[in-house]
Amino acid sequence: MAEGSVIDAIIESLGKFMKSKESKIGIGGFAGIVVVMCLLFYYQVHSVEVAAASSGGGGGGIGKNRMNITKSIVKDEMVEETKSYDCEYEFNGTYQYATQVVFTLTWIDEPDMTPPGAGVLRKCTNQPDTFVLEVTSPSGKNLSSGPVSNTHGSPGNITLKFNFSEEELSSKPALGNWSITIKCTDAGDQTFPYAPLSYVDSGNKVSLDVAITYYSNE
Ligand SMILES: [Ca+2]
Ligand SMILES: [Ca+2]
Repeated sequence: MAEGSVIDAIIESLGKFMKSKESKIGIGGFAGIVVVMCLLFYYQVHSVEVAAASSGGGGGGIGKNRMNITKSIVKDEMVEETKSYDCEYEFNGTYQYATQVVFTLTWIDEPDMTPPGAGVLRKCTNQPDTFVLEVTSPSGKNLSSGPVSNTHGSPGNITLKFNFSEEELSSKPALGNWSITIKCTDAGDQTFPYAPLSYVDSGNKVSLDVAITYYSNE
């Protein structure tokens, strides 16, 4: 049979098949299969896209949620006059994208003392205590408060604030060990109002908290 005759025969057979009842079922089934395959293909492509987006956004990138947390680093630690208390505090991966880190040192000088038998009029005055707070970030940024004294009868506090820009965050400047030095440069003694005598104030207990503002996907 010639090539043209073969094609004509196929077209003729297809035409007859198209007109038959079986062909309608077959075409309908074929169309259904095509639709199902298209849907499966779309679902697979879409799933791959979602998976790729998930791994890119949650696998270590800067998170979308701005979080705050405060942690206690030092609690009621005695620091003697002229001495320092040194410590380190590690920021783990949870806080690697910190935008602000605020250290707050607090102390409460001992109350004014009244020597036995001295009476109210002989009550001593506890002269203010003076502290210096110095902190160095894991990336080497250093802040020092300089000497800060409490007001007589009131709590003393020192605040050091580290801010990291959006551009700095990619290098995770808060990740790692923070070095902290708390120094008592002077502990004002308990002095008498009418006599050049005093009771020694040897230092003071201090506490240190850190407030962290950071980005997270949690
Ligand atoms: Ca004092
Ligand atoms: Ca004191």
